[in-house]
Amino acid sequence: VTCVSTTAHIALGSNLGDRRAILTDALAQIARLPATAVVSVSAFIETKPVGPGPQGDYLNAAAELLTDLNAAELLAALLAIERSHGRDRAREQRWGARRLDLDLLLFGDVVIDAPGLTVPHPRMHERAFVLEPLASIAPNAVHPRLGISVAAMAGVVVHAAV
Ligand code: A4P
Ligand code: MG
Repeated sequence: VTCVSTTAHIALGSNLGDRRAILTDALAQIARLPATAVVSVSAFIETKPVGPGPQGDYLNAAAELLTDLNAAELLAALLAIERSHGRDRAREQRWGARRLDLDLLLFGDVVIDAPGLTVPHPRMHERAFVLEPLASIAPNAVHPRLGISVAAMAGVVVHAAV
């Protein structure tokens, strides 16, 4: 049997409800997915909302997974977890407030441009609320389109130990 496990990175965000409980619960749900392990989770960080209108501050985090699912299966599972938290897409504007937002950032070195599935996430490299927590757990992960590390994207200066 060939081992096809892939290291994937995801972003979690919430700015409605009990944000810490929602993120914690979502991580527990992800850990229960078939053939998927949660390898590491960043701290939960408080961030100012990026996007239209007045909305509350977000709690954001990033996690590293190891999974035998493919990218489409993993995203479908993440969207099902979003829905289980009562996110009503019809009533929310793009970039607006939400109880739970799960984004698939990186899926190994896979590049996908399909309707409903873009990997790496098309806006990850311009968002501090994604890059800061991600850099804390996966500074050396490389963006396969841009060919640069997460640490470089985050603007983090990595000092080699001397
Ligand atoms: N989709 C395709 N590829 C992916 C992928 N790699 N990961 C599709 C996740 N979804 C992907 O997603 C719309 C559709 O994109 C999904 O159904 C899926 O099929 P969505 O989550 O409803 O879209 P969105 O979140 O409203 O828009 P967008 O552009 O994805 O926004 P983001 O990037 O999710 O940002 N400010 C702070 N401080 N912190 C935040 O977390 N989040 C957002 C939303 C805005 N401002 C924020 C934060
Ligand atoms: Mg999203």
